[in-house]
Amino acid sequence: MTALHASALSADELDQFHEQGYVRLGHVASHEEIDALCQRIDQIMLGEVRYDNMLMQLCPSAGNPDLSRQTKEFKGSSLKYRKIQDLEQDPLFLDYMQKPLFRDLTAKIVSAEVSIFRAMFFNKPAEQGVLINWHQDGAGGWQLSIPPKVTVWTALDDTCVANGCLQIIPSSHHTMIPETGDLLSEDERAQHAPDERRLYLEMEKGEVVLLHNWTLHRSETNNTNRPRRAFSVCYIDAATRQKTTGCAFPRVFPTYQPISDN
Ligand SMILES: O=C(O)CCC(=O)C(=O)O
Repeated sequence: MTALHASALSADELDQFHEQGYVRLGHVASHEEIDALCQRIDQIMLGEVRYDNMLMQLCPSAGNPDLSRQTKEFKGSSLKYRKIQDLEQDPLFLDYMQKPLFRDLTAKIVSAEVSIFRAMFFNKPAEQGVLINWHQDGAGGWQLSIPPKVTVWTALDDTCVANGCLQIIPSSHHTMIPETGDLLSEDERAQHAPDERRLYLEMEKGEVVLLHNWTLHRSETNNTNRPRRAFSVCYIDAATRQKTTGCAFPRVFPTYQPISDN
C-alpha cells in the first residue's frame, strides 16, 4: 500500500514552497479514490454524468475547431476533451479538493477563508494534446484583485517526458515576468527558462505537486498511446474578486458555498 501524506504541510515543505515555488507532496489519496476520480471524469467526458454549467473544451485533436472553444456546454461524447473546469460541482471532485491537507496548506499559505479560481481537468489525449509553453498562472492574465498563490496539481495518470509531464523552473516564482498576460515572450523564455534550469516533474498516478502560481511551467504534447490526465485546483483568498466584473469565486473552506451564495 502506498503511504499517504500526513494531513498537515510540514515546516520544511512550507519553506521549500516559499523558496523554490514547488513541493512534491507524494500521494494524498488512496488508489481507489484516484480511480474513482478517473472514472468520474471519463463519465463526464462521455456524457454519462452531465452538468449544465461546466466549462468544457475539446482538444483540437478531436478534429472539430468549433468545439475546441471554451464554453459552458457539453461538446459531445468523447475522451478527447482538453479542459473541463468548474469541477467543484461534482461531489467526488469537491470531496477531494476539501481534503484536510489542502485545508491546512491553504490556511498556511493563503487564508482561513478560501475560494477556488478554478478546479480544472487538464487532458492530453492519447497521441495528441497541445503544447503549453512557459507561463505563470495568473501573472497578468487572470485580472484578480489579490494575486493567486497556490495550485495543487494531481496526476490522474503516470506522467513522463513522453506523455507531456509538467516541466517547471524552480525558484522562478519570486517575480512576475510577462508584462501582459501569462505567457512568456521568446526573449523572456531565453532569459528566465533556459534548458539548464528546467525540471521535468515525472509523477506516478495519484501523486501531487504543490505549485506557486508564478512558478514557470510548461508541458509538451503526449506521444504515447494512453491519455495523460490531471486535475489542477487553484485556491485563492475568498476576498479575491475578478477585477473586470467584481465577481467572487466558489468558496471551499471552511465550507463549500457555490458562487450564487457568496
Ligand atoms: O497540465 C498541464 O500540462 C499544464 C497545466 C498548466 O499549464 C496550468 O495549470 O496552467
